[in-house]
Amino acid sequence: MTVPSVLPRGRLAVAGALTGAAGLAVSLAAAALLRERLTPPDAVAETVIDATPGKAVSVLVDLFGRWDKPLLVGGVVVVLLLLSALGGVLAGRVQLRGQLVFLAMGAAAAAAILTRPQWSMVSLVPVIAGTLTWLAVLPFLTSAEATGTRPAGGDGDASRRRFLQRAGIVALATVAVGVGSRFLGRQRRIVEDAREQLALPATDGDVPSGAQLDLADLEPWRTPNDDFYRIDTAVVVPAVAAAEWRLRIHGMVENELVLTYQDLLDRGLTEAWVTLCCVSNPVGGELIGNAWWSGVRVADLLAEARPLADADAVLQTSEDGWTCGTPLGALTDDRDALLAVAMNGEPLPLEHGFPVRMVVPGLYGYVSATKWLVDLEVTRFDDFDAFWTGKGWAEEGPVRTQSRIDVPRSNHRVMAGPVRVGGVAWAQHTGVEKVEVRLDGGPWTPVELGRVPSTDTWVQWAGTVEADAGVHTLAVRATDRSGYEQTGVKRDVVPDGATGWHTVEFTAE
Ligand SMILES: Nc1nc2c(c(=O)[nH]1)N[C@H]1C(S)=C(S)[C@@H](COP(=O)(O)O)O[C@H]1N2
Ligand SMILES: [Mo]
Repeated sequence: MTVPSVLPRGRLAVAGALTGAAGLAVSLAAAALLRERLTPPDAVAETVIDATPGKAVSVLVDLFGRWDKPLLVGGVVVVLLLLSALGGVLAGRVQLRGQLVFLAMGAAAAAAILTRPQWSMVSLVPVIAGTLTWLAVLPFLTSAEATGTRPAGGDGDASRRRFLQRAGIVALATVAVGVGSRFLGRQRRIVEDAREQLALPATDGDVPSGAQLDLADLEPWRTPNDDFYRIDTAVVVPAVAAAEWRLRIHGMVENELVLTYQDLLDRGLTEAWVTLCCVSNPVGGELIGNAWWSGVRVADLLAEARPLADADAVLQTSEDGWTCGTPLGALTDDRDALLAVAMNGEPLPLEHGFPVRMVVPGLYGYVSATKWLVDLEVTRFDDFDAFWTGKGWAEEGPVRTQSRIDVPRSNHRVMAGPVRVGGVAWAQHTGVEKVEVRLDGGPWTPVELGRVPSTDTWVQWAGTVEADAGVHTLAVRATDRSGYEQTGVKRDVVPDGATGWHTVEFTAE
């Protein structure tokens, strides 16, 4: 039986994809062995995130939520396998052409790694190992001898057998290396274990009496760590050991400082309730949480460093290279801007910035709340672009006064008559003065507010509206202690936070 001419092409595509997978597995194993935070596909994915315009990022995050990063890395791998298949087909005609496809992929991955912060020559080793694997495996699977493309020797069956043998060897080796690399990547577990052993002088923070109102289905006033929203650009969470962590405070200062974790603890912990909010939180959204933070006051550390008189900003950098710029004033006034080591009485979870992150009451996270913080440079706003401000977000990000309805939820059904309603309102570091609700465009009526320990947290509100049978619209607005009454004008989250009243429709019956 003769081999149809499409079969070699199909074989070549499979051979190329297998070659791609083999090099990928070797590069993953090398990255794990070297304890690199990012594998080559992770580095490509992070580079894509950095290069994506800000508006597109927020649309994609809305669309995919927590799946955005796994989907992106998966997409990178799919593209890699497709290009590899192409490389296999080309190699079947002229080996060099196929090799060029793999060399180009290796070069692209290397370029992505060079755009990552904190790269070293070692960071390139996984890509080099993967590329060398590609160059070795490609002829093994795609040479004329391997595929029987030019049936100089042997009939179709023999050549098919030979190809299947070779493909099988490569597939088995790939799976073995891939599985093996899972056992090599221990950095995160080492850091997790050491974190478990930490005994910090941090307390759990009792929820102040009167803060939690008695209304079923309100979000809890204290957000548990596991439920706290998470926003960051890291494809792989940095795993930084507390013992190895250093913070450098430098730039326009008279006294440069380098601090260890123990240096921080030795200065004594300040603890406070602070509500953290994301600028990308839409009206009525969930990108906000309230926690008890334990940390060292940034103002005290900056006082030791002695900023120069004409500095007006602090450029913060994280282990994964993310940056933000914070007004120096917000870090040196009397508010509790903290270098936090604990969240709700526990060492920071890795996802929330272990070992040290910043929290600044009154500012959105994108200009203040750096996780995995490693560097503070005292500087001037004129002299830098930070991650999000480089993508069209405002340079300064004071939190906008906002309010949200949690009860009833949109489209819920309730009993006609007096209906209990409730939610939260926030105006961090200004304080909420008053919250009002409005049913079906009627008059605004004030509701009850929970008691809060400071102006830096959200406040729960609850009230009762009279609703007869039918569909109703409930709106909420807050007035803060500066006298500002929350505007009903709807504006998008870009450039400095959404505005508008949160409104829900519900049915009474
Ligand atoms: N290293 C790093 N820190 C970061 C970010 C980031 O992308 N990388 N995102 C910031 C943003 S936009 C917000 S809203 C907060 C969110 O903190 P959380 O994930 O602990 O809720 O972290 C801030 N700190
Ligand atoms: Mo954010």
